[in-house]
Amino acid sequence: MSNLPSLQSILQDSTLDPALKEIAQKVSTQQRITDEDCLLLFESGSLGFVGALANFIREQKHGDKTYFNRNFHIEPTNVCIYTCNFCSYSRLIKQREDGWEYSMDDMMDMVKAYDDQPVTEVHIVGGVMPQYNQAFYIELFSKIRAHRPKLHIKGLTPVEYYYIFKKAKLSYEEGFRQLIEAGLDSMPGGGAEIFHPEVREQIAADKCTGQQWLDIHRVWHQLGKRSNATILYGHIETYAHRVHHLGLLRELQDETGGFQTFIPLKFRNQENQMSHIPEGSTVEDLRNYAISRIYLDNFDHIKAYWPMIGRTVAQMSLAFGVDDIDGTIDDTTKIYSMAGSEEQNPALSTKDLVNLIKGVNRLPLERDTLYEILTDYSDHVFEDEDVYRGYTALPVVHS
Ligand code: V47
Ligand code: SF4
Repeated sequence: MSNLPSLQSILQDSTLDPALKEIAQKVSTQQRITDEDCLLLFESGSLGFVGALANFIREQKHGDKTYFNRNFHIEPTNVCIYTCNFCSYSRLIKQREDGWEYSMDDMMDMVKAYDDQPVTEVHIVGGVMPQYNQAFYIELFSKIRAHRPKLHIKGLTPVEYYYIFKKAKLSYEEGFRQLIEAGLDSMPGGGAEIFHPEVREQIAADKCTGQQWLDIHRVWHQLGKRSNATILYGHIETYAHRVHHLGLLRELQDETGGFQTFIPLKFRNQENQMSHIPEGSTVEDLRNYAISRIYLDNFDHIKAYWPMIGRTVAQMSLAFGVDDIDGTIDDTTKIYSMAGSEEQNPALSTKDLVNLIKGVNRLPLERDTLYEILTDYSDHVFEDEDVYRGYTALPVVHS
């Protein structure tokens, strides 16, 4: 699909650095690359080189298949007790009246607003506040489940779970059992940031540690459930910190197999305490997708969160290891782009998303949260009435 060099031509290139060529050989024979290899790719793998390797893996795993889903977000609050420096939410705790804190009824009204929409998932994520405790979420999930039994509830992250289970004096396992009983289906990937304490202590000092994030996912997976993982990259971390982060994820995935998707999140510098740090380039974004694809051989999917990087880069990412584009997210009333999303008023209908994928000769497939295929759009012809107008909220959210 692209004009990248092929893996074959890379293997025949006599001018290539032998260490890089060895990595290409590993990829061509489906061998796992080491942490040292990964660091070398970050330090000296050109965009064309890492792209060719990542695309080879992507096409081996998925061919041209490119997944998206139809979901909507609920953010219970944009006020947060924690003080992550990269987050536009934490500053609001001092001016609580400038933020929102939705009630149970507010949130159920949001769910009901989608009653006639073909969405399959609600993604619930926001700031951490004391009133949103175990009892609150048990009630919320139960009410959503009762109202719309087939809607998949993807909710909260280890940041909230650590806080609410501790307050309720529950083990991770017992806390999860209660929430699963209430209707919780899966866990999104947020809150991971950078696991290494050298960085985490500077950017997210007071929320759960990297180790706690991993432990909570481990327990979730042991209960037979699936989750996603993220990295927040492109700020003060070094390439070695990224490798460390990816290494811990690959290790846990070897142990549990519970992760579905890895989602690299590009640091955006608006409206937060890290605004002095310049944002990274598109080349770095694409290299980061590609290297993640090459290193995380035990992750099925790499997802681009298009509201953060924009649709053009999201489209390009499909040649650099990405096989999933975050879904159409319908929210016509709340468009938050506090941290400086690429899409200031992000809106992407299913038709737009399908055409974006087809525009780079990939095969658009609507999936549910667990990657069951719902609709193959390869030959679909859109009628006006078919067009589902989706809007994405929350380029930047929480934990
Ligand atoms: O953990 C916060 C990030 C994450 C900024 O699992 C920022 O399907 C960039 O995890 N610049 C939450 N990023 C979002 C998230 C997510 C999004 C879409 C899909 C899924 C999924 C998960 O947003 C936070 C944090 O890493 N974030 N502030 C910022 N200034
Ligand atoms: Fe709170 Fe999450 Fe923002 Fe940190 S990233 S301040 S935990 S909402």
